[in-house]
Amino acid sequence: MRSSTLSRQKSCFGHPLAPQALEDVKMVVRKHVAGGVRDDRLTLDGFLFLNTLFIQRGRHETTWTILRRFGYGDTLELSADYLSPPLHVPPGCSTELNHFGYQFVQRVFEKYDQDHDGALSPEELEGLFSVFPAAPWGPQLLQEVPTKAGRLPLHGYLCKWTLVTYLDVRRCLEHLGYLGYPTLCKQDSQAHAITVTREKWLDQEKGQTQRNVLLCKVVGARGVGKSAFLQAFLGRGLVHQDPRQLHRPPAIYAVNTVQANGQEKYLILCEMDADSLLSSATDAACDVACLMFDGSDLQSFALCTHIYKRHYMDGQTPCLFVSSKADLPEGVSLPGLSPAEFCRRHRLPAPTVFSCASPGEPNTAIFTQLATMAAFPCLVHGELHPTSFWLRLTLGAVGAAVAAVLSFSLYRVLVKSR
Ligand SMILES: Nc1nc2c(ncn2[C@@H]2O[C@H](COP(=O)(O)OP(=O)(O)OP(=O)(O)O)[C@@H](O)[C@H]2O)c(=O)[nH]1
Ligand SMILES: [Mg+2]
Repeated sequence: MRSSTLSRQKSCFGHPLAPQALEDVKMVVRKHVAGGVRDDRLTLDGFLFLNTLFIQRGRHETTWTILRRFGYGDTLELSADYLSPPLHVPPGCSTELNHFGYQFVQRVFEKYDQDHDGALSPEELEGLFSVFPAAPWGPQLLQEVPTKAGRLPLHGYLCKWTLVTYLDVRRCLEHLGYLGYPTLCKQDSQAHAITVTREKWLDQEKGQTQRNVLLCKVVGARGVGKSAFLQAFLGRGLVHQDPRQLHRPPAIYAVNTVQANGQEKYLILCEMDADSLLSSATDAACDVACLMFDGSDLQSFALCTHIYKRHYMDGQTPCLFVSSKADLPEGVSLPGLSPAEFCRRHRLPAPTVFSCASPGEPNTAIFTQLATMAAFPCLVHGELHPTSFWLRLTLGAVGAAVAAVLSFSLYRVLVKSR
């Protein structure tokens, strides 16, 4: 409409065009281009004609101003300043899409979901990707997020944005730039779509987190069932795991939403080979660690205990030992502490058994347990911590009450002494 031409003029040049000048522009376009103005709006043909006219009349700067406002540099590529706006992420903080970010990417989804069936088909996804110089997401996409009949539903699409924002916020900013976030949302930069969370140590001190996205590392020996566990998180049991995917390298991430104490959180599972965690360079940091061993072959348990002792025993990361392949006969016990005994000695929750071999959807209770441990670490670490958590809350409340009474008494003394 007229107002959108006006607002584009204002957004590009910093001041609106006078109403008469706007009418003159439209008249010129109408005269030279059939369909150049429709419903009192400039069409693409009309806009291109207008810019050709600017260039022919030597007013190149006008066209350049428009291009620069949309992020293009001298080489007619989106400039690095536009694609990578400054965003400070201090160590120990994580990055999430905020409400504006989710709203924007959802609008993009709706634009490309042309048959309005709530999922992107491969063709629709290609349409979305055509905005980028190269496909933004690789072929592992459908293994990383929940899908619907092999297509990408809105939920899975939002999970993928959540993953990229968390793992690689620079890439996320670039993607939002290609999709035109600053212009479409009338913001200085796409950093407006991102929330940088507070540092992890603050969460640990307070015993709870404001984060909406939590990271769980799934660690275990080769073949214990880590990849199958990740797929089970996306609702695919062993029989539903796509055999075509078996030939591809399996995804190392899986993202879905989970309820943690009544709050919906995004949980990212990240598969890690135990051997790599025994080499010192690998980062073991996460919000909750899932240490997986094969319940039908207890050899794999020893590796979990090494990882636990090396990376988590002296830290504050909650840990859950998971005994996989519970559908198979239990493995013969080995010398040393049994898994249950080990967990008891280390004041850890008892090992949770898991299987994804049943024909129905896998049981999701274990994922709720992991998300709850990640979001409320003080409620799971042995029996002492919940008490100390509630004790701290109670002491805090008593402290506040005492402070209130003291200030009131002081106030009365001051008033009386006047
Ligand atoms: N019976 C049974 N088999 C399972 C279960 N989970 C996984 N498996 C099988 O165990 C084998 C290894 O599973 P993966 O999920 O690839 O194990 P992984 O830990 O990811 O293996 P690597 O990535 O090679 O370290 C596969 O043949 C799975 O089919 C389960 O719950 N029950
Ligand atoms: Mg694997």
